Amino acid sequence: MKLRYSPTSPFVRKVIVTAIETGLDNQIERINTNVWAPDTDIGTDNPVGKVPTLITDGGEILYDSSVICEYLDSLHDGQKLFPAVGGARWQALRLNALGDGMAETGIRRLLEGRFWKESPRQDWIDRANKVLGRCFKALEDDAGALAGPVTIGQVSIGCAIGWLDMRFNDLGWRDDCPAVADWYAGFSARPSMTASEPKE
Ligand SMILES: N[C@@H](CCC(=O)N[C@@H](CS)C(=O)NCC(=O)O)C(=O)O
Repeated sequence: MKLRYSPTSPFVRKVIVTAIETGLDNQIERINTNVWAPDTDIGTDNPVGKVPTLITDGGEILYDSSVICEYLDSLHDGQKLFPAVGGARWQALRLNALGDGMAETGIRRLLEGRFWKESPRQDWIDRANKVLGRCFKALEDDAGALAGPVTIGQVSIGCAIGWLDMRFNDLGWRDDCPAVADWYAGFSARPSMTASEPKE
C-alpha cells in the first residue's frame, strides 16, 4: 500500500497511528506530498486534493482519514478500532467526529493567520477559539468515553490534541480539562503516538 502523506497533518497521523496499532505499518510505503505546492499532483489520486490518500495493493484509491482507517481495520484480526455494532460503535464514531472537527477548526484558524498575515480576521480567530473551547468542554464532560481499549475515537482525539498543542500555545485547555489532560498524557505515550509525532 502507498500512503500520500504530510508529516504534520493530524489526519495523516490518524492513519499512521491506526497502521501501527493494527500491525500494518510495515506494509505501507509513505509518499511525502505537499498539497499546497502550486504544481502538486495530489489531484491525480484524490480529486479533493487532500492528504491522507491511500493507494491499496489492488490499486484502489481511498481518501478521507476515517475511510482509510476503517479499511486498515478490516485487514487485521486483532482488537478492532472500529467497534462493529451498538453503543460502542456510535461512541467511537462520535469521538472520531469530535477529534476531526477540532483539527479542522484549528487548521482554519492557522490558515487565516497564514493567508492573511498582514490582517488576519480577529473575529474568525475568536470564533475558532470559541469552538475549540466548546469541544474541549464537551470532551471533559464526557471524559469517561475515552476510557477502555483503543478506538478510532481515541486516535482522532489524540491526533487532534497533538496537533493543537504543536500549533497553538494560547489555548490553555489543560487548566479547564484535567480529566482530558490525564487521559492525553497516557495516550500520547503509546508507541504508536510517540512514533508518529508531527515534525515540521
Ligand atoms: N476530512 C479529511 C481532511 C483531510 C485534510 O484536510 N487534509 C489537509 C492536510 S492536514 C489537506 O490536505 N488540505 C489541503 C486542502 O485543504 O486543500 C480527512 O479526514 O482526511
